[in-house]
Amino acid sequence: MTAYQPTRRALLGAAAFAATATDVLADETSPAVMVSTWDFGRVANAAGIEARRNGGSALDMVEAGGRIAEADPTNTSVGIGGFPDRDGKVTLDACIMNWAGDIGAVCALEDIAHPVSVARAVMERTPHTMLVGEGARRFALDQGFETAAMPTPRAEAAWREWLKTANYAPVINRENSEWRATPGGPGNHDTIGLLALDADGRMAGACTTSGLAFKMRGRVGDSPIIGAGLYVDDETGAATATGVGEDVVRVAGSHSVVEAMRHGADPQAACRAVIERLARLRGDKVARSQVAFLALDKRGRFGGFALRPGFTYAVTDASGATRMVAAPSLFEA
Ligand code: SD4
Repeated sequence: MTAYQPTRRALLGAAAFAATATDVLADETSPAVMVSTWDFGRVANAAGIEARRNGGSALDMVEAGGRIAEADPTNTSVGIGGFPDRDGKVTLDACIMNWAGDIGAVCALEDIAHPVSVARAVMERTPHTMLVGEGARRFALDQGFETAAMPTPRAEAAWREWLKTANYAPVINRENSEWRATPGGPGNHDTIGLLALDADGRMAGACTTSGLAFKMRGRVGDSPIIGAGLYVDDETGAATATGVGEDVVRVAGSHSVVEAMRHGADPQAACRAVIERLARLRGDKVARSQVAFLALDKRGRFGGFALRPGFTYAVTDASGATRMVAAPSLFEA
């Protein structure tokens, strides 16, 4: 793995949690207790570590981190700042899973600020595992979840600009390219997958997103689908996915990564095996796609692997020390 130099924006973001998380490179050998996708994972992990220090479980850690990303209005692929679908509506997807196989998910949730917390409420307060659309929204309102006006003016302006051509072509690594183009500015955004190990050695994960920008109305990707965007197996480890959800779902991505770990692969090798399988399966059809997996095992070993360069993730140890890692990729560009 190549050590990654943190961007100014990432460091600024981490400063918000300076009292609780050390912004230094972790020892290469110290076990990770939390990993999250993309540059924005740094601030999410800081929130997760704070939850852990306050006695929170792995579930509390991943929910706290997901909420940080969801609350950032400048983040245009998750939460309140998310870009809308082609009809101008922001539809949010999220899921959560704990060590005991408890799961919850929401798809195409509108006007609610924290889909990751609604997913947790589906898990904890209903006999079901997934709610979608208007039913998910009604449940969230009944449970007293906070509403938010979406799209933001920035997301609406981007949608109106997109309408001029209405050309639907997902842009790979959009999560990091805008962030780096305007460090410290409003361009950063991210779809976030988070995996954690708590002080009792239990694992949990969460994934939250607004999905691909300008998607068809009603489209759902991988992120709220247990086994695709996220999977946790407390015997073995956990995995999450980012990128073009249609390609993640085809290989039941996160579950496949966990199964590879179960059969002995280390986290990075497991992520690589599933990326290679996708490339074999789809050939030229993934020529313009980006898919990346991130995994954490029960021992605190971690790894990520992507189809293409540009995928980064944040790794945090029990002391709160965090470093960013640039994942290796199957293709060079
Ligand atoms: C989706 N996987 O809806 C999400 C998008 C994403 O980085 O992860 N972008 O397909």
